[in-house]
Amino acid sequence: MGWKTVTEYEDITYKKQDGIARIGINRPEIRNAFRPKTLNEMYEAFQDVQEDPSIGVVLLTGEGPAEDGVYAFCSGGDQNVRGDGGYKDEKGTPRLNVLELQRLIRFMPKVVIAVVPGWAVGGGHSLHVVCDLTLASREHAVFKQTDADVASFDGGFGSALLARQVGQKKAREIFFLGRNYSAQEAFDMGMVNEVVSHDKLEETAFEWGQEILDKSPTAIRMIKYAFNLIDDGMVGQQIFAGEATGLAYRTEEAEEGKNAFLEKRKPRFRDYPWRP
Ligand code: S0N
Repeated sequence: MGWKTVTEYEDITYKKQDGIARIGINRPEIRNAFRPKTLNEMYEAFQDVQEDPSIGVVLLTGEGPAEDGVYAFCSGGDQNVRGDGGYKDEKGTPRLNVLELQRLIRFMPKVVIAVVPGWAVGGGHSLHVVCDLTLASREHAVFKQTDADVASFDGGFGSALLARQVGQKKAREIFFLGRNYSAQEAFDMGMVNEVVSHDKLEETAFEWGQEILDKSPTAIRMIKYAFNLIDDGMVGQQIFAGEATGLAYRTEEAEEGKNAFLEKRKPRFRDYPWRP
């Protein structure tokens, strides 16, 4: 599709094209499970996206298929490196740094689309939940929450936000029973935006991205933060208010406040209307 690699990583691929970034978890032999290194690389790539004003949309996906022909978005934490305090990094320090990545996705002023070609399981399921939109392969996507099978639990966005998306009863079923759900079932319960034939999945995600890029960047970021606000408490308020401050800074009134301070005079705020 003409993607240009931005940085070569060990555990992920990171590419850009025409205003869209693409981040792919690249450990297909273990269904794209993540270890701390994977998450550090993803965090760095997402931060690069956040800082790049030419990018408005990110596709988060999983590379594959594996040698056995199976596709995966992500199967969550790599159980091979799970220690007694989280997932061990190269120095042996246990971490739960997927939560930092979730926050970056949640709070970044760009649209993140989960493009799910296969398994979305455990912490991988939570990653799709935290993305703004999800597109899923009709033939291969399977959604499954195994946290309770392996004695881990995402008590944050992975469960609470899921309940917002599919309702309390269904979210509890997903977590308590750990069943497999097809793309169509996930669509029917409201956690997938569109079910797409596998060979058109990435192309469709790219088209969705291009459609979004035609919209107002300010309107999109404000509405993303508005959707988040009610669930994000004071942090949600802080982010939304920060955006309001950024917009207010662009007014003449704000300019007058700054100039008056710098010119050591009283500001002439009486020149500005108290709008209805
Ligand atoms: C994905 C599943 C359903 C795929 O089944 P399938 O297609 O039959 O393949 P398998 O033969 O099972 O797997 C192929 C090979 O891949 C390895 N593998 C698969 N998943 C993992 C994994 N997560 N870690 C390590 N290896 C994995 C298999 O072992 C197999 O290898 P070989 O061929 O050598 O045997 C199925 O594989 C499956 O169910 N996988 C496990 C899914 C899972 O339970 N994931 C962990 C769930 N928990 C989390 O993700 C926690 C995330 C987290 O960090 C967190 C976040 C918030 C708050 C707290 C936490 C926390 O950590 O507690």
